[in-house]
Amino acid sequence: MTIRHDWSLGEIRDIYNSPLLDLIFKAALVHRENKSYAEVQVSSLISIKTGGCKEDCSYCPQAARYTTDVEVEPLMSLEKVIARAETAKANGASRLCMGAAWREVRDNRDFDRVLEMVSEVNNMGLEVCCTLGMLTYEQAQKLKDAGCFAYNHNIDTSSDNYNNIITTRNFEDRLNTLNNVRKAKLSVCCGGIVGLGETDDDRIKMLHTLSTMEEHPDSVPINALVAVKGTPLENNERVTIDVMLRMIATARIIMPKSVVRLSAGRNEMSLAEQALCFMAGANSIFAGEKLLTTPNPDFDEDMQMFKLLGLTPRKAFKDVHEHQTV
Ligand code: SAM
Ligand code: DTB
Ligand code: SF4
Repeated sequence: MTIRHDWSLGEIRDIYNSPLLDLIFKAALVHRENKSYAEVQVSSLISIKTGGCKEDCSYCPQAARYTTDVEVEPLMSLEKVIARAETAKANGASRLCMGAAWREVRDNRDFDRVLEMVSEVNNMGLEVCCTLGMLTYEQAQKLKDAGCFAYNHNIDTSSDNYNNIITTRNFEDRLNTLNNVRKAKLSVCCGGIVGLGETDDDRIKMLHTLSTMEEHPDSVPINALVAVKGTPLENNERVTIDVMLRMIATARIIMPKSVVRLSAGRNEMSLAEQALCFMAGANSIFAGEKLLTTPNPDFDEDMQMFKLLGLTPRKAFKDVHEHQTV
């Protein structure tokens, strides 16, 4: 399978706009070249620091400037994180993603505590992912040294649409952090959101940015906006399923080796809609009854879905040769 980094906007536009069933079929063919196509990577999310964020991301219920029902919570204790990680592991998750409502990481005691959490959870045999906002290269290295496996940092939308959604940091800031993450040899998790009010062209441009990176992100989360009361996007209409399918299928075709994650928005999707997403090449989900602050299907429901569809959860560190506990 050839991996291309030179996709043109026109090529991606043609793929994205092809008749929906042709697109799904083509993506399914690409996906089936991967011998593990029926394995789904299961990540569980914990919000280790919730709300009170000073950024203005207009989709986010954790931004301090919007009045939402999210309660501000300081950094979670190590014990609580371990307990949550144990539950996630027992329920079949292979990756634990710890999210903090920070603009960026600061070199302080809170970061030291996060490093401790990373190392404890890694020692439990789970792949650790963090999403803590902007990072310097040194901070990325510290995470790596503590046993962090992946870092999630989304570009969220196209560079053209970025300033309509967020003004407190820019697209370049995001790309810089992603470079630091890659340089520190962390697995890169980077995708975006649909349903922000963007056009199809913004979606295509976002996929173009991801698929023309020097290395494709190892995982690409495709989130459907969860419209939360009190945020500027509270009245946005839910994206229709064809948009999710086009995003997933196009990502699968242009980034054939990446894990494509059917991320936020599953709670509002039927089993049949999710099945189409797996057919279109999605091979990862967030599982557990909560994403960061919003509801998600519970583990049992997802395991029943897997059984029905003939899918299995992927084991932690599969195909990784050098995993070490620290
Ligand atoms: N504060 C850090 C940051 O922004 O990088 C990490 C956590 S942040 C909540 C992680 C990602 O979650 C965002 O980049 C965005 O893509 C996604 N997200 C946040 N709120 C969402 C929502 N309401 N619906 C869908 N995705 C959302
Ligand atoms: C990602 O792409 N989606 C996750 C994770 N990375 C951090 C977050 C989704 C958040 C949905 C809104 C919430 O629950 O607060
Ligand atoms: Fe803060 Fe992240 Fe939410 Fe933006 S997405 S407001 S940076 S927690």
